[in-house]
Amino acid sequence: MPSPRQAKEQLQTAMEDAVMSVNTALDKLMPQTDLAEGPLFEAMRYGVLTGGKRLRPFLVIESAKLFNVDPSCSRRVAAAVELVHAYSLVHDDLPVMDNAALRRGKPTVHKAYDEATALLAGDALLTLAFEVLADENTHGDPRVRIELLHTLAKASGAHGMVGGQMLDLIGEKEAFDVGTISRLQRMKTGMLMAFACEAGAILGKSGEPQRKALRNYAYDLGLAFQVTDDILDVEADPQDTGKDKGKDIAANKSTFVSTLGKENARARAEMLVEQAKRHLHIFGERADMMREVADYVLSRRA
Ligand code: GRG
Repeated sequence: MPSPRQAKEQLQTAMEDAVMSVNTALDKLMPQTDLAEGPLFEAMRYGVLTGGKRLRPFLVIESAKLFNVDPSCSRRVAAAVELVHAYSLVHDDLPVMDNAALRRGKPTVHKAYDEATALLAGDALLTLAFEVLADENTHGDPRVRIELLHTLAKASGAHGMVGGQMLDLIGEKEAFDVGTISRLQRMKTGMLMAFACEAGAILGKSGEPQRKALRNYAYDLGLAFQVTDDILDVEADPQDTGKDKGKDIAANKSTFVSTLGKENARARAEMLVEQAKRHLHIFGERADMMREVADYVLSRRA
C-alpha cells in the first residue's frame, strides 16, 4: 500500500496524464481552419484548450478503468464532458450572467473575442460534445452511445446544470437556505460530475449497483467541490484560481460560506468527502485513485 505521500504523487501523475490525453483528443476534435468562420473555431479552442484542471475528464478516465474500458473510448467521453464544461464556463462568464473578465488566468472568451462570438462558441462546444458521443468511435454498441447521450443530456439540461444555473441567478435576488443551496449545487455542478463518473460504468456495461455507487460518490464529491469553491471565493489568491475573488459576495449570492460560516462550511466539505469515499467500497482497492481525488478536492487551491 502506498504511503500518503506516494498516493498524492500517483494522483498528480495520473491527473497530468489525463490532461495530456484529453488535450490531444480535444485538439483533434477542433482543428484550426482557414474557412471564413475560422474565428468561431479559434474562440472554441481558446475556451477549451487554455488551462483547466480537467477534473471531469479525469473522473471519466478513472471510472472507466474500473470496468477495463478501452482507453480510446473513455478518452472521447472525457473530451465530451470537458466540452460541455467549457461551454458552461464561456456562457457563465458573459456580461448577461457573471460578467467575468478572467478565467483560468486569462481574459474570458468574450473579452478575447466578442460577446456574439463567445455565445456561438459556447453553443458549438455543447453540440460538438453530443456529436462526439454519437460517433461510433466512442463505442461500437449503439445502445451504449444512446445511454451516454441520454445521460449527458439530462445532466446538462433544465433538470441539471442549466436548471441549477437558473436557480443560481434567482439566488442573487432572494436568500436561500442550505437545503436549496445544496439542491442548486447538485444540479449545477454535481450532475455533470455524476455523468463523468457514471460514464465509465455505461461504457463498461456495468450493473446498477456499481452505477449507483459512482453516482452517489459524484454527488457528494460535487457538493464538497462546490463548498471548497465557495471558500476559495472568499480566501484564495486570484493568481492561484485564475479568476476574480469575491464574486459571490459582490453578486449577493447565498453560498455555503455566507449561510454556514467558513468553519462549518469546511467541516461540511470534510464530511461530504468521507461520505463520497464510503460509496466506493464495492470497488475495493481498484477505486483508490478516486478516493485520492476526493481528498484533493478538499485541499485544492485552484
Ligand atoms: C449553462 C451558462 C450555464 C452555466 C452552467 C457550471 C456553471 C453553470 C457555471 C460555471 C461557473 C461556476 C463557477 C460553476 C461552479 C462550478 C465550478 C467551480 C466550475 C469551475 O470548475 P473547475 O474548477 O474549472 O473544475 P477548471 O477551470 O479547472 O476546468
